[in-house]
Amino acid sequence: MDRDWIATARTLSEALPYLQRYTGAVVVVKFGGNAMGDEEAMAEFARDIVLMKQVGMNPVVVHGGGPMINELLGKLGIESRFVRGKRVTTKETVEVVEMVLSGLVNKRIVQAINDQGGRAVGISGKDDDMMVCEADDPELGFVGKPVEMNIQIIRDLYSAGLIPVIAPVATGMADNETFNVNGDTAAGAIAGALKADRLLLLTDVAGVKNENGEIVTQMHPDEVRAMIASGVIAGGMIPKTETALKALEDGVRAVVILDGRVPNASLLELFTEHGAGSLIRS
Ligand code: X2W
Repeated sequence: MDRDWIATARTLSEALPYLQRYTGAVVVVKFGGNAMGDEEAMAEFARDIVLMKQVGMNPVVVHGGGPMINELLGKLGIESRFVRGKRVTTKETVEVVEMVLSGLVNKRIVQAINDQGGRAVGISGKDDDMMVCEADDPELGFVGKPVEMNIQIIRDLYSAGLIPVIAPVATGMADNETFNVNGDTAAGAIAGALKADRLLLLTDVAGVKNENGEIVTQMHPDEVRAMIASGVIAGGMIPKTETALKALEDGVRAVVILDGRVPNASLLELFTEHGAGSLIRS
């Protein structure tokens, strides 16, 4: 059947109150390596980001790239090992992490956004000392925990009409130190420091599931804490929900965990009454 053009026009019209509500809003979008998919999915993500900017929002992209790091480490004959969801990072590994995240992955996203008519600029936590870290846990090596955020560079970029695309690599307190930061952790710290209106965590699952395996569409932080304590929230969802709780404490207005592989997931969340994924807010 032909596309329903009247429904398309109605969708646009119904988006008006959302567009009005989000004018000037700062939206931090975490784009995980597992959500990246193929070229077409990348182009679609980029298009959503450019649309947000076009309608007056300030999107800030923070990306991951775990699978891409695994791939290059594999080619170099270095084994990937994770402890509590974070990569054990040696001096040798951190160089590969920086090459992949600040290089390949960051520039691929920048280019995809620019191909859609946006003006993206790629940086990492090192630029202008934006994110300064200390070691998270001795067992993990060069994995960073953000301890100082200097987010003026991000404000300068979005105020100038640019779209910041940020790789989760950071500098340390000592000279010439490099830290590998979990992408969710970096996105949470950046959103918190910006006191963002929204933090969207795009991943490869539909959201947070309850004990019956159903996606919970809206949650209070207390419910999230209870679900972590009871073990209903488990595995990779633990660091994501903990990031969400921390970001809310830091002043982010709401966090959404959603499936980045669903076409136009962010637009569905921001501009329709349906929403997508799991929204967490006080
Ligand atoms: C991550 C950074 C990339 C990342 C890593 O080395 O894989 C740590 O684990 P995704 O695609 O969002 O998982 N860092 C410390 O977070 O990528």
